Amino acid sequence: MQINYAKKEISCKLVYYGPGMSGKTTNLEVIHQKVPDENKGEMTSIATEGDRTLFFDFLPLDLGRVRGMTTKFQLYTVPGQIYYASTRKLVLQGADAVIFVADSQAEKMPENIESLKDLQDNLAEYGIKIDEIPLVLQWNKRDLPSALPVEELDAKINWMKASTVEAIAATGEGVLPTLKTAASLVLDRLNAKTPGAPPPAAAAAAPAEEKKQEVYVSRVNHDQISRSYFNQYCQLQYRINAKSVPVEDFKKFTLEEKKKLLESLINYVLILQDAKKRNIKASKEEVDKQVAAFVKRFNSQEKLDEFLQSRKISLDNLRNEGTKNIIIGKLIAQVIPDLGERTKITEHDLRAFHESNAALFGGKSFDQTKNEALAAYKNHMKRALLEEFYGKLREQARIEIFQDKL
Ligand SMILES: Nc1nc2c(ncn2[C@@H]2O[C@H](COP(=O)(O)OP(=O)(O)OP(=O)(O)O)[C@@H](O)[C@H]2O)c(=O)[nH]1
Ligand SMILES: [Mg+2]
Repeated sequence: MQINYAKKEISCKLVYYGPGMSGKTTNLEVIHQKVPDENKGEMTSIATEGDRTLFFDFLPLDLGRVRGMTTKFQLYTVPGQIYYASTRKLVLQGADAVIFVADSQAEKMPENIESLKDLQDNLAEYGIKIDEIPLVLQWNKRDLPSALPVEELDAKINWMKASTVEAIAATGEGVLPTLKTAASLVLDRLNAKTPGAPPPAAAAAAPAEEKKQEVYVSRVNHDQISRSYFNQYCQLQYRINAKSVPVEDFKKFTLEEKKKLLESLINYVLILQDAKKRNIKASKEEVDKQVAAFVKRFNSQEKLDEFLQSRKISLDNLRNEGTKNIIIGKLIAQVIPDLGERTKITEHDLRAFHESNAALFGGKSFDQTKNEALAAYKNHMKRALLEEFYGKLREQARIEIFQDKL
């Protein structure tokens, strides 16, 4: 759960878990249909095959104000099929509550139990006990003839005595009550943790980090960069770019490294400010496409999961990176209209580039490494153009760096 007292915003993550075909995606679809437009974002399904979820579904919801705080819920479903074990674990990370969608049919009991056991194991890996996390069991598919009586389901599956809700997700029945139950479990817990209103009353109960006064490391025009945001940025960049895996949990940066990273963050803030002025945005579809392209680069689900996990990169990180790339790409195309011309590469230039960067190509001949050289050269030119653009933005910007706060 993320609490931003400055923005008065709480963001919670709910994960729909359960065996394959139990109705998790259907739950999200129903919520998406029933919730008024102003309270929901777009529903995203990343990588699906037929109606089977291969990666995850995602739906952001705005559930209004609770005790003066805007509450946002991020809904995720996991892929139920057995072989996506590592994706399930990844999606589960940071969940504030779990909705376990069980298939009520008698013949599905072994699958329900196996999936619940899988949930228990995955939670344990994050140091959470299944009877400690807010959990709702949804008895779904009540309409089917072989559905077991709820008492029997309760006896067979609900040994942790979680709240239960009956549902026929296919017709929408029970879907919102399930969501409401989960949401109120999360909010109850939140209230228990932070009695009274948020600061100053809640300050005593809030974790030490949130109590601290915000410290700023830089100001870029009208935007301030807080130290906590900057630290997060540093860690994320490190995890994304790290050459060796597995990545250590926390990297301590030297002042020099921090200064360099702050420069790159300032560039990014300048880009965003400029993009905003030009009304350049990344649409949900574009971000989906970016993420999907990224997913495709890995030959298998397992490999992708391995990569993300070893770098401790979350799905939200992935989407944010995608958004950033799209915006930068659009901006560059707009501000450098002759981009194509300027990045045209002649054979002569390429040979010269290959020669002066021989070490990059392991001493191999031009013909042997022509494709690699071309890719490297293109990258090099793009970076140079970006630097040029950053330079222009910086000339017009007001930038302050508070080095003693780094
Ligand atoms: N009869 C009946 N069918 C349902 C119900 N809920 C969902 N279904 C159907 O069950 C099938 C699977 O539903 P999904 O929501 O895609 O299942 P899922 O849990 O997301 O499955 P995975 O993505 O493979 O993990 C679909 O054909 C749904 O229409 C229900 O309450 N009753
Ligand atoms: Mg699904």
